Amino acid sequence: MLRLIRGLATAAKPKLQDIVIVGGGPAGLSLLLALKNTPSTSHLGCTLVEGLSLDGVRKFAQDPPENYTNRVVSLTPKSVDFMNNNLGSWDYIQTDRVKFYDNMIVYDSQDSEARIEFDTSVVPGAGAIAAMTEVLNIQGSLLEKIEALNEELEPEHRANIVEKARVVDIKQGEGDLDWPVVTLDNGESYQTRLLVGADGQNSPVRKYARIESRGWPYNRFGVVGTLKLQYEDWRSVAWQRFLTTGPLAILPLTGDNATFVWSSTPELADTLLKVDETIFPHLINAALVLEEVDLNYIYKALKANPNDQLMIEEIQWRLSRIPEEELEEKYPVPIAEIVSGSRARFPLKLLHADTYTAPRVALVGDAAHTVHPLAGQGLNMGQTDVAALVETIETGIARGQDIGSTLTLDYYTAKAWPSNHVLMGVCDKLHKIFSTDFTPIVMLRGFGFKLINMFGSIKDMMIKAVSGNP
Ligand SMILES: Cc1cc2nc3c(=O)[nH]c(=O)nc-3n(C[C@H](O)[C@H](O)[C@H](O)COP(=O)(O)OP(=O)(O)OC[C@H]3O[C@@H](n4cnc5c(N)ncnc54)[C@H](O)[C@@H]3O)c2cc1C
Ligand SMILES: *[C@@H]1O[C@H](CO)[C@@H](O)[C@H](O)[C@H]1NC(C)=O
Ligand SMILES: *[C@H]1O[C@@H](CO)[C@H](O)[C@@H](O)[C@@H]1NC(C)=O
Repeated sequence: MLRLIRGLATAAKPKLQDIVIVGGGPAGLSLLLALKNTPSTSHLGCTLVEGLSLDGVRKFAQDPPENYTNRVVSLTPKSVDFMNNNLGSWDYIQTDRVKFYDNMIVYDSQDSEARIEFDTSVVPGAGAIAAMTEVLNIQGSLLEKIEALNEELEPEHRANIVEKARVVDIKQGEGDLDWPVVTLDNGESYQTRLLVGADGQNSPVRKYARIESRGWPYNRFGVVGTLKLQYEDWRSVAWQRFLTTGPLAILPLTGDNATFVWSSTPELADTLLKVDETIFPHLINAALVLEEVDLNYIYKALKANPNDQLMIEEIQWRLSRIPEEELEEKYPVPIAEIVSGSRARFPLKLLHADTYTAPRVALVGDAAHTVHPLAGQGLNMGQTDVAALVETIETGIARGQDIGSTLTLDYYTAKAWPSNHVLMGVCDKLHKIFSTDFTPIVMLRGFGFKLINMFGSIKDMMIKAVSGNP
């Protein structure tokens, strides 16, 4: 701390920039790239600051690991389009590690009749529902495209990335220039016309701007991991089973690979992370098929002894009572293995900033909104933010306005906030409806499922919403 203060005291005058972006996650890198790849904004002086090293991202881009990493997201066709046409980064995506799927099956643990099947292969012109991609693949493609553009741009227009440097202080400038001054822990400082927070859930930029955010923790964790299936599935289906503890999603990857997101209570999440790797695949197979009473019994036994090998037989016996044709037809391909060391958990919460802008400040991505992963929208919403913010900045420039002024920035909140709010409301309500075993709601949701399946047009509407298709 002392060293830091001395460092600050001797720091040189802050470097002036048009835009400083805090955060090198998917949202921050996308914004930096969008600014550099758009003719009317490419001349802006842009610096991105990331607290961590981006070496892992570069390594992934050059020499990807044999197995899928565990942070995988589903990209909507709209996001893929944006990466193709606006960012130009899709050319740098490792497409052999992207899995498009056109079918989604949602079913319920408490009502075997309740099942919705979204099959876009039967909706003319709908295309794929979404593409499963590793977050590292996305970040890697963005970084590679930024580096390629830097080769072409004049030195003074190049994107500047400062990594392994945390923002430790943000203050309003004094004297003639009231632009925010951002101080890094490496002693550098920047004074910027527009400061963008792409700095995640706990956004220091949001705090600096005193933008309130509202929401609540779900008291749930999302447990994730990489799976090997017993055999490659020729169908491209994203499966989601609603359990009383939260939804369990099995999402397809290329070959015999898959990934899962299991929303669970803190107690169950604890068990899921401790269960021995030889037992875990069986536990997932159980959770995809068996009834809640069976599951509660299994959870309890594994909580008491996470290495209780007898549970493997126990689960297999319970599964063997279900006819094989039914298993093949109605459920995912059984899981054979969990990739060693791939399990992790994330606390789930809902958080929405009251606004995305303040004088000389804008928020994008998780800094502006954090959602339940159940509809796979978080990263996609960040892409929509980036598109809206760049459009806002372009308009400001075209009108000869200051890009950091509220006059320019208000359009961004107006454009991005309401649709995100609607989407977040839908995800939140789905979570609430589906994580209960209160009988009237169970009946209602069974009814809802059947109803939705009957009415093709409602289904098409939902599928279009989930896939981000207009
Ligand atoms: C279990 C789970 C499943 C998910 N599934 C999906 C899905 O299927 N589809 C989807 O679209 N989304 C999904 N999401 C959400 C998605 O992962 C996030 O929305 C997305 O990664 C957020 O990107 P971001 O760039 O906004 O923020 P982040 O990735 O959080 O990046 C913020 C960056 O800011 C940096 N930073 C923070 N503070 C400072 C500081 N003081 N100085 C310097 N740097 C700083 C951090 O180091 C970090 O790199 C899921 C999330 C979870 C938890
Ligand atoms: C990849 O996963 C397989 C299956 O779990 C495992 O056998 C192999 O050792 C893993 N490879 C690496 C490099 O971790
Ligand atoms: C996972 O599936 C196997 C078998 O189908 C493939 O050989 C692998 O290439 C694939 N893994 C990745 C990372 O694509």
